[in-house]
Amino acid sequence: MVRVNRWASLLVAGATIAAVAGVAASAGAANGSATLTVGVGGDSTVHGVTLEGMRFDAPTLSVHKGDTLTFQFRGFHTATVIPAGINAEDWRAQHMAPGGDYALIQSDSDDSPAAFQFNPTAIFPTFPNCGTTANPCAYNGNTVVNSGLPIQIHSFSVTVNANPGQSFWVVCLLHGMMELQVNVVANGQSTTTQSAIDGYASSTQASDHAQAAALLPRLEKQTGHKTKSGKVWDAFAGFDGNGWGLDGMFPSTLHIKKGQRVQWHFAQLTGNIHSVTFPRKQAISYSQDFAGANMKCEADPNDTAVNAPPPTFCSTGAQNLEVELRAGAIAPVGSHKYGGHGVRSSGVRGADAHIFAPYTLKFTHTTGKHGFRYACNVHGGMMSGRVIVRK
Ligand SMILES: [Cu+2]
Repeated sequence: MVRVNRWASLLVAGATIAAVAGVAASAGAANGSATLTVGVGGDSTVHGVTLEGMRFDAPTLSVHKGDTLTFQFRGFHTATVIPAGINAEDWRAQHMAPGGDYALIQSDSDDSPAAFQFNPTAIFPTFPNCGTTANPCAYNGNTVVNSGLPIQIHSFSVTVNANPGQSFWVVCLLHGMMELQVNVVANGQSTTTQSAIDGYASSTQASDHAQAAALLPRLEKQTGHKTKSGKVWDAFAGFDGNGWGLDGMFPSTLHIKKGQRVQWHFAQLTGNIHSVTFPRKQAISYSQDFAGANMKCEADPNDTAVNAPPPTFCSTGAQNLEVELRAGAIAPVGSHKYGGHGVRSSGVRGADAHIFAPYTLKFTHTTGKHGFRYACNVHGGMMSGRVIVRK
């Protein structure tokens, strides 16, 4: 949520915020078509740890041609409607792998030092002039209709003009597990009701919460394993369940001896991305990049500052806007030994980073009672941990 607010404060800057009233498009109401509202994500807290909702809060939907779907953003997500006839997993594999046309992050190699940038195709809307409840975008089943990130919007509406018998998916470009199937049924057939969606949402939220609460005490227990070269302690950079993720470092405090190693695991990240980055203040600095702090307008020989109001941002046109990320925010930094000096980072790993290998650091110096503090480059200070090293 911090990130959403940060984007908003950076980018809204007097721009018109779309009306968010849950009112059906008038054109839809007139010919008997319906509007269904679907919540997207939503963060809450479980015993002080952020529980990040990673779900389109609806069961598989049945709709009529002409019905409108309104996605209500409750976190940092996209609602990206992909062409009919391809399932979400196959589409992600084809379009979101590194270098893909919808990959979230791409290299920004024309600048020095070389950095990364958010892919504009992923973070900005396909059609900037539609998507409000009063003026939904039209989805015909053939091409992608992407909401972009909820920067100036709180909701995104799209009218389904695909034909009965067609089936399509809605995905989030930030969270690999977020996908919703929609089936277009014949006019005589019944469709999903809003109350069925609302019931699904409240029951999944309750069970997500219960599962996360049950998991936390287990994650807080420090475990380790022996290797030929000594003791290795296990830790987890975040932990994802089905439809949710705990944005914390587990266990939040590690107690180890000088010369021992800690191995942070990432294979449990089925939907989210995180990093393990020492020191904590460096991670907090990098998290500003993910919040859009480094917006520039592409120019030669040097990029310029943003110099036009949204949604253009650049006097030379919106196509020249770059939301850059420093290399250190994304890529691994430093050796596998840490004694309290310099930066050590796993780099970003997890579902949409396509990197699941664990990250190991050997601790070469003792600490006081506060230990070495670290955090996640993506989620910043709210996702912190500490390693207390004793003789
Ligand atoms: Cu994180």
